[in-house]
Amino acid sequence: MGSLPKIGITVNLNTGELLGGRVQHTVRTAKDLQGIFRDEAVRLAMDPAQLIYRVQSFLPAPEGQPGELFWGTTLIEPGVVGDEYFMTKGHFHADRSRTEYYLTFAGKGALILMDEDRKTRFEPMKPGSLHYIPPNTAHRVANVGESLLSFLACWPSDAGHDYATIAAEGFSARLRSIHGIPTLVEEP
Ligand code: M6P
Ligand code: ZN
Repeated sequence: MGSLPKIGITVNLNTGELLGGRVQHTVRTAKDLQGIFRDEAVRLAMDPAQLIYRVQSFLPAPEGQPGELFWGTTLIEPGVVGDEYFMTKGHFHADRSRTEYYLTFAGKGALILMDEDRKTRFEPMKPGSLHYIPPNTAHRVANVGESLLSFLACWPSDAGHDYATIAAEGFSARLRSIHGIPTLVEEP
């Protein structure tokens, strides 16, 4: 292998995986995702160690410090909880003015976006698709395919993650597999 760039990280261009000593790894299994899926009973019946997604990130500064950029790859397994696809927790940025880019590497996904008026939409993700997450917009990604979905993210170091708003209010719609087709269904 040739020499690594200065930050000591390379990106696998097929999968988006980050390789290098300064990459931080986060794993989310079924037990970590309480209250995220519509059918909590189905989630509880799953193997608690069932892998749902992993995040590999390069965070060159403490979260919250302004002026830096963070970089991370998320890898979501294929699968469903009831009729809902495996997906990330989803968040608003703690600083609502902060934006983000996602670039899809592999698989088939959906970027679910909800603005502060609780209007929810989604953008299909496929290898090479680039997505911009505007200010004031909650975002979550679902794997709607049958193989691993991976995407790169780049976001400002002072964006922060607000999970509490999603935990309290959820998204206004859920992406469900209806007759095998990913369909946004409004929450009652
Ligand atoms: C992307 C970025 C990260 C985020 C990750 C998983 O890589 O947006 O900031 O942490 O996806 O999403 P979540 O934190 O909502 O589970
Ligand atoms: Zn974000």
